Amino acid sequence: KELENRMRVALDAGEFVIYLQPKLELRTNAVVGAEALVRWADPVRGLVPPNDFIPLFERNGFVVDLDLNVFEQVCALLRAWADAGLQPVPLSVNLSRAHLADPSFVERYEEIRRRYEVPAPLIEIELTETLVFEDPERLARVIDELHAAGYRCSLDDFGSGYSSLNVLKDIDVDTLKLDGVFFDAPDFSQGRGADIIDIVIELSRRLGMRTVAEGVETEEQAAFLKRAGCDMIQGYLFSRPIPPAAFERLVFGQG
Ligand code: G
Ligand code: G
Ligand code: MN
Ligand code: NA
Repeated sequence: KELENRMRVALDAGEFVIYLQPKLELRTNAVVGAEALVRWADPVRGLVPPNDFIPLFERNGFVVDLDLNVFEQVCALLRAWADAGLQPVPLSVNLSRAHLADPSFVERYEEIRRRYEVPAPLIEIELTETLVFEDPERLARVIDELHAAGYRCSLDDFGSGYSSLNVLKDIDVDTLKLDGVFFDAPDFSQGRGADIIDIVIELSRRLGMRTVAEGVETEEQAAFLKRAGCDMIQGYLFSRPIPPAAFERLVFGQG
């Protein structure tokens, strides 16, 4: 209840800030993008992680305004990089299920993007796997609309729920984000589990999708994923989510 009273004021005060978690390309060891992850920089409580407020905001609908605010911060950052003559890397944002109820939500994103004059291909929209089960037809149409506007799309948390490989027939995303469950067991690199990772990565390639493995924490996982042909890793092994200024130093060096 207390959170609900303060959220609107906090948004206007700029207390919701983005952190960026780098995506590392395994072939080149280069940072080829990042995911924007929101934190609530509360003057009293400090930096509050999204798991402490996103579920509530999904229930009360506030997540729609929060996602738009995060998207605007990402557009502003990409604009600033272009203005500084830097070679921008693509950034991704998470899209809550709550947007899908609004038939014109892509236009709301477009209005912001145009205002910042950011090329849509520099932005990737992450759609969580659970949307597939809720309303696959709506999801497929949303992806078509986002593609028509020039955005990249990724299917987030793939493998965390009850994914059917068959959903990939109709869900035409550019990138598949493999959930950490695929390789967080101690014996992930052996037996049936290892075969499943191999086959999912191979299937992604056949379907023209790039793959990002999430939650990669060990060198052993990274080496296995590289051998399996996974394109990118995102996880604590290379970097936690970091403030934009730290990400800029990492990617562009000291100004
Ligand atoms: O940053 P962390 O890994 O703790 O994120 C926890 C969860 O919060 C993840 O599921 C992530 O997708 C979600 N999340 C983080 N930032 C955003 C955001 O800007 N919008 C939405 N809808 N979810 C987010
Ligand atoms: O959007 P998504 O649900 O994928 O959010 C990613 C979540 O995973 C964030 O909460 C992020 O902080 C977390 N995360 C990122 N890297 C790692 C990691 O290497 N290990 C673990 N356990 N969590 C991670
Ligand atoms: Mn995500
Ligand atoms: Na994820």
